[in-house]
Amino acid sequence: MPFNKKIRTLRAFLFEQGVEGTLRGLICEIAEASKYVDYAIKMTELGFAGTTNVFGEKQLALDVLSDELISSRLGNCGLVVNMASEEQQNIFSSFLNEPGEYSVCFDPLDGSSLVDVNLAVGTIVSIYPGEDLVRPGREQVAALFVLYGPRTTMVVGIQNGVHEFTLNPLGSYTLSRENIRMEESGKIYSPGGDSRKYSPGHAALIESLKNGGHKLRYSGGMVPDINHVLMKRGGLFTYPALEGSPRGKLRLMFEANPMAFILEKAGGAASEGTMRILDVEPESIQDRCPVYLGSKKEVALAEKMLKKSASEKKAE
Ligand code: P6P
Repeated sequence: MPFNKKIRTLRAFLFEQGVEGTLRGLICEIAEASKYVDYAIKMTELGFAGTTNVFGEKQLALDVLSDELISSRLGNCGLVVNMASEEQQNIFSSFLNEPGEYSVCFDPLDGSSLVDVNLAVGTIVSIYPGEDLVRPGREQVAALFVLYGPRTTMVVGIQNGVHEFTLNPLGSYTLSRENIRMEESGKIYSPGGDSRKYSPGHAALIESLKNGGHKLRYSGGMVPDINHVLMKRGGLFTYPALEGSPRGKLRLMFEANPMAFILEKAGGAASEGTMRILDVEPESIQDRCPVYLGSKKEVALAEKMLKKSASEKKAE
């Protein structure tokens, strides 16, 4: 009797879910690149690379290496047209001549400075059809993040839902959670940023969550903190607009949009405070965006409190 038990590897599961061949191949290429990043995190000497990224932030050796590992893999796989990395100045094209079918924005190692204190970090990827990259997040066809923690996991958002794969000791990603769904509300929150610079509306939201019994969960890494909200099936991750930073700290194209796609596909919500993140029309690949990501009830409360505070300010 032939062995016909389904081994639910990443590639087999994507096929089962009807993800078309080139997109399936691209997600698997990203998965392969993540294995090298995972190895680099554990084996590379820490320290600064002596360079700065487009945002003027000093780059760690790991930032540069992670960026090179992912860029070279995607640039040579024949599936990609254009790419944008949070660690690089400009959008760049596939290194091959034949055109690919998709374009990718990625943050190669978000929260990389947390490696120095042995906390979890992540890779974030956003996938669009065709060659354009400066476009609303609602046009994504898939988004994913890799979480380099006690286990290395990949959470993939595709048209029909959000699924988690875990990297096994043999180097294979196999399905560990299928069709992750957010509940209407949750019990945890990540407040974001420097509380001295909160707007009155955001400060009131955080007080309301605390007084309502939500527990603070904040590592300083967007990927582990959002993964926490997702895997607990509820709650709120936020990084707000701050005094002096009206569009907050996080990047629209590299962080907010892919995470918003994943949260919405899991039945949650994603707002920049007044509107859906996925409907924000970017002006440049480097735009920043305040984020409220999580259960529908908490995101709606955030929008309500921010709106109330703004109208009170106008009335003054
Ligand atoms: P703060 C990491 O540097 C990052 O970009 C996100 O991963 C994280 O959510 C945020 O910044 C933390 O920022 O200001 O609290 O250190």
